[in-house]
Amino acid sequence: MRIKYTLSVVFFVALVIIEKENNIISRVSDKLTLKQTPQTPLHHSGISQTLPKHNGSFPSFGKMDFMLMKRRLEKYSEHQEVTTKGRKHILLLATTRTGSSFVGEFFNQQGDNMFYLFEPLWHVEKMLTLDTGGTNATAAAKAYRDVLKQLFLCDFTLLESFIEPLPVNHITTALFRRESSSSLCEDSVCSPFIKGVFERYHCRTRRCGPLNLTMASESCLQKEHRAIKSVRVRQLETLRPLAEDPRLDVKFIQLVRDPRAVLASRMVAFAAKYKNWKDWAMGGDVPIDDDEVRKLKGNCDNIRMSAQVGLRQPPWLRRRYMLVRYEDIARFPMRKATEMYKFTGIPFTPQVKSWILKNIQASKETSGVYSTQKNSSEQVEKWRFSLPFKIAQVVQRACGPTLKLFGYKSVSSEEMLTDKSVSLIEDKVFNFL
Ligand SMILES: *[C@@H]1O[C@H](CO)[C@@H](O)[C@H](O)[C@H]1NC(C)=O
Ligand SMILES: *[C@@H]1O[C@H](CO)[C@@H](O)[C@H](O)[C@H]1NC(C)=O
Ligand SMILES: CC(=O)N[C@H]1CO[C@H](CO)[C@@H](O)[C@@H]1O
Ligand SMILES: CC(=O)N[C@H]1CO[C@H](CO)[C@@H](O)[C@@H]1O
Repeated sequence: MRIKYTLSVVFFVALVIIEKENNIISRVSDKLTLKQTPQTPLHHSGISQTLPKHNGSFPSFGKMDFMLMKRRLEKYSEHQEVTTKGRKHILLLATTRTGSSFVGEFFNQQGDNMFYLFEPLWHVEKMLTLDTGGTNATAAAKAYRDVLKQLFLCDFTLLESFIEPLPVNHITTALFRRESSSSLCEDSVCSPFIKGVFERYHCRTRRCGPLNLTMASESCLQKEHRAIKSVRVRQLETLRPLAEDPRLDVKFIQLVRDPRAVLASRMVAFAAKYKNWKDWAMGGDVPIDDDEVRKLKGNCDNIRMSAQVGLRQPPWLRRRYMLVRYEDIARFPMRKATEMYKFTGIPFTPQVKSWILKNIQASKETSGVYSTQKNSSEQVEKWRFSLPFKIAQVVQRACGPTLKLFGYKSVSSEEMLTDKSVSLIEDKVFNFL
């Protein structure tokens, strides 16, 4: 009798949660759809803040027809079965120039049982970018979190509201880097090619028509696991609701890299932007922009704080967080990939293995950094010969605690910076699985 009562209460609570969730999601989408006009970014609203906090829809639940209740309960337990069957939701978190596209491929290449999305938050960031060029971090964090949560559930509605131009009947020609997600170019998501329709991001493996997000969603639901890569989330803490969502089994993988190497790489990629820095390092009088240094520090702090939360392993992150250094992946790609798969709890397939082998071979030929050759260590530390010591010092001052946490040695002189016999990468083990 007692047990029966408890069970009913549990089911009731579960139903209320489901109801609430459905309400919220549909209300958010309604709100967004209403609000959405191409030139009206959402930055002033903040997604969750648009939601009414308390609403009278709960009492109506009490009147819910018994059969309906039973059906929903059945659906709920079906759903539970699915989640406990081992479905994983992998979120690869990184910043730019950390090799996240390469690491993303470890999951993109998994094949038939993985639904992989490459940088879906690109659209969200773009839409929320203010005139100043930045975003309101609070509002952006909420939007990122809500979009990621929906995407892990194969629901594209909220993401759609950020795509420009707005998809019509869930069809879009503008999904950022569609071709980088093999899941968005496979047969089941490839609608017939239409001559004359311009697609900015089109499939390379086969000719497809514009992306039908309904098809994408259906395909996603069929897959066993889901993975998303993003360089846009700033604070891991903001994603806590994902870790706590009972429908998800989220595994966060944070990819980090020596910030001095990141800057060296940026200075090559955005040479014009860093001209002042170079001039200054060469002895010029014009000091470098304080704002840029502050931004550098801010980025380092965000990365470090996320990692600190992860490494502390609070209950909500237990067995859900892994830290990986770019330098370790570059030097020991197969070992690190194996560890990452072990962490996620997904079998490491021969398919992924052979992709990695093939691609580290290929990069060996083009002297890329991901190589199995013995002096890949040298490749990884190549930046030390292109980054002026004065700039290395700036980074060390702005990012000292970050360097220390990840095991990157600071240098105290130009000689030390360019001394090949000293590696700046300390051996460090971050995760005990
Ligand atoms: C950022 O957005 C939040 C709402 O999400 C708002 O309360 C806050 O005032 C905004 N901050 C700035 C600096 O505009
Ligand atoms: C998109 O895909 C869905 C599901 O397969 C289908 O019902 C719909 O007709 C498609 N839309 C268009 C415009 O083809
Ligand atoms: C108390 C309250 O705000 N109730 C509102 C809840 O939402 C419905 C529509 O979904 C409104 O009609 C109620 O007024
Ligand atoms: C095989 C090879 O050339 N190895 C070199 C790679 O880099 C290390 C570190 O600089 C050298 O000591 C090796 O000789």
